[in-house]
Order: sequence, then C-alpha cells, then structure tokens
Amino acid sequence: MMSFYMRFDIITIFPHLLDSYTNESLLKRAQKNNLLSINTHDLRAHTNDPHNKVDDTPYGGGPGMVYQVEPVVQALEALPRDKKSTVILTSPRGTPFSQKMAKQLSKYDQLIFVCPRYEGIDERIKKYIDKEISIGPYVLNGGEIAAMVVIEAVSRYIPGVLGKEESLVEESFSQEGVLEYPQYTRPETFRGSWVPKILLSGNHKKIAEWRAKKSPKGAT
Ligand code: 6GU
Repeated sequence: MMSFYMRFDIITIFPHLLDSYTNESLLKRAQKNNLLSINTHDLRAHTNDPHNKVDDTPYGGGPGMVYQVEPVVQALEALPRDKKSTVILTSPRGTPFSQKMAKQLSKYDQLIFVCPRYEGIDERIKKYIDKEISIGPYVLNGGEIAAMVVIEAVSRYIPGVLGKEESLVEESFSQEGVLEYPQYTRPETFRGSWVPKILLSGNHKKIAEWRAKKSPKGAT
C-alpha cells in the first residue's frame, strides 16, 4: 500500500539553521521511513545580483531593509510542485497558528514556506503566496523557527510519524492537543512531595474519576 507522503520546503537565507533540529528524533525517523521530507533552499541561489543580494532599502524611505520580490518568486518557481501544495509566508502579521490549522495543513501533499528576515518583504509577493501565518504575538528575527513550529505540529498528523508509544500518549490528549490532567512517574516521593495515593491504588475507575476532576474542563 502506498502511504501518505508529505513534502516540506523552506526558502531562507539560512538553509542550515534548522538542520540539527530536523535530523533528530521523530522528524529524523519520519524522513528515514519516507513519510515526509524537509528541504531547505538557499534564497541567495536565486538572485540575479552579482553579490547575491536579496534585500534593499524601502521605497519612500524609513528604517531597515525589505526583501525583494524577484529572488523569492524565482526560488518558488524553481521548486517541484506536488498536486496539492500551498505557499505560506511566515510573518508576525499573519493569521495566528493553531492546532486546528495544523490539522488542516496536514491534508496537503506539500507545504512551501517563505521565511523573510529583516523588516519584511515587498508587498508584491502577495500574488505568489496562499497563506500568511504567525506563531504568536511577538516578533522574531526571521520566520525559520516559525516554519519549524508549523512543520512539527503538522507532521504529528501524518500517519506513521508518531510511533506506538507517542500515539498512546496522544489518546489522553484533548481535541485541542493539550494534556488535561496532571501526570506523575517514579519516584513515589521526591523531597517530601508525594504522588497522589489514588494513582498507586490500581483502582482504574477511581483513577479515571480523579483525572476527570483534575482536568480543566472537568472531563477527559
Ligand atoms: Cl511567522 N515570523 C516572524 N518574523 N516573527 C513572528 C512570527 C513569524 N510569528 C510570530 N512572530
């Protein structure tokens, strides 16, 4: 049986920034098992400028630099495109990222991220992007970490990415993906602080009731 395969592409001036992260743990295993691929592309390889410049001063004046539209569009055009793909601009002005969005994005075959640095990007890029996403109400130096956040949250929905152990944990998560009740593991006592006795009782009905009571919404 042909399994679902998802392709992630990141256009950035720091193509190696995320290498060590994507080559460890679950994302490493998922790539080895051909469930997904994470491909970074150096924006500077797509300039027509002899110095590989990707930004310039803003028209109308003002501080900082602005990403030029041409290298980004050329980088986008150089990418192989899967049937169901979408282009995402990472930006603090974007739509706030959420668990629900992660699930929706996992239905695509390919997510392409454009990750600007500096002050922003020439507005004419809008014609070439489908979505603008922010990961929270704060400003980052660039969109690379934001793209990584989105990729990791989305990859959890790709069948086979989570192994048996992680899937089991997943079942005790609420729909929004947040663990609801407090957890404990060995030792039973740590510096005078005890694990609630009910969890050691072996009474599964009582344990379930306790967990329901301890969950913010009152039920698991
Ligand atoms: Cl996606 N990019 C940048 N530069 N800053 C952010 C962000 C993205 N999301 C929150 N802050």
